[in-house]
Amino acid sequence: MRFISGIQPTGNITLGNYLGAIKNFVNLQNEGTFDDILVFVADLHAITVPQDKLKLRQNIRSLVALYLACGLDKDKCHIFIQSEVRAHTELAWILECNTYIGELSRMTQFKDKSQKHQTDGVSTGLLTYPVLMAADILLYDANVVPVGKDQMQHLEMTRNIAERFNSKYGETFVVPEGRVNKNTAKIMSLVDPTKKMSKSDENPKSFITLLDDINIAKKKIKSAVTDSDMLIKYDFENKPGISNLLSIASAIEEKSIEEIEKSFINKNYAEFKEYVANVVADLLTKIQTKYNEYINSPIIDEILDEGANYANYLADKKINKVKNKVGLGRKK
Ligand code: AQP
Repeated sequence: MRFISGIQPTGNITLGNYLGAIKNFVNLQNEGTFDDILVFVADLHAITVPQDKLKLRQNIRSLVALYLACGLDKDKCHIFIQSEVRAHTELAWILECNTYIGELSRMTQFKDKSQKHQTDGVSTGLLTYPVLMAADILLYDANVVPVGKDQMQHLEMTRNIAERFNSKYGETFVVPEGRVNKNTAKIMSLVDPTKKMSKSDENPKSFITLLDDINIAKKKIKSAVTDSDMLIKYDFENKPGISNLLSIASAIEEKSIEEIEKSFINKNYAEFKEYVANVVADLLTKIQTKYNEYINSPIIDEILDEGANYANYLADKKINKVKNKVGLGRKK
């Protein structure tokens, strides 16, 4: 059994990325069900919107150090950079020729991001992003893809593309299953808890990054938008802010929401926020201590070299098979 997943190095990694994705990768890695695990840095996805070249380079390295600091183990998984495996873009092109503009333009993320980037121009890559994501997954015959709920629509599209290709050209791809961690599926913005927490949000108070200064992170939790009644209870419809803080604490502490609610009966929001702020601060402190050990260590390049070799080996075999199926080039 193989799983694959990746994160875009589009900024500092948030608590949303950690709880919705990385923590899930680490749990799956440690549960021992998978005998092959691939985790990558999705740098090709990052350039669908404008990026500063130097920052992008830093973010790529920083994301690898964060993967390790959060608990990914180089002896249990292969970590690589997407752009170091050429077959991703090659397969994406072939799949694009088997995907329709109508289905791509219906994607929620495309609609949101194209609105956001009206002034600097909407790239074609923003539209075709889900096809590159399909290539990322289908190249490796991954059985499972751990994602946050926000990415499930793209995962569904990957499944459709795989099924369509298999029925047109014969059995080629494994149709993957998306795996969402239900407790932590979607962490919301601290400023507008009806919107998801995103690392590229213009307002830094809306997100906590794993590398935030601890005191600043605590302040962000303490000033998170909540509501005016004084009940600490999960009710996403009517109390999205409090519900979001409950989800965050429950996910980090691995405690049920009910258990946390019980311990805050007759307590006020300030006490509750203090608790959540401390839970977050403890997590960040642990991650940052490890991050500082990795970020300047040569081990990062060793891990990435090994990861790229392994990923290229698997991806080359697959892309050759795909080209044969489609009738491209000379038969090998
Ligand atoms: N708020 C969130 N709650 C839970 N999971 C989340 N993920 C992202 N935000 C949340 C999960 O993180 C993984 C990596 O995401 P990505 O960087 O590849 O793309 P994204 O979903 O677009 O993440 P961001 O933070 O919102 O990035 P930007 O701002 O650049 O678009 C995915 O598994 C995602 O589900």
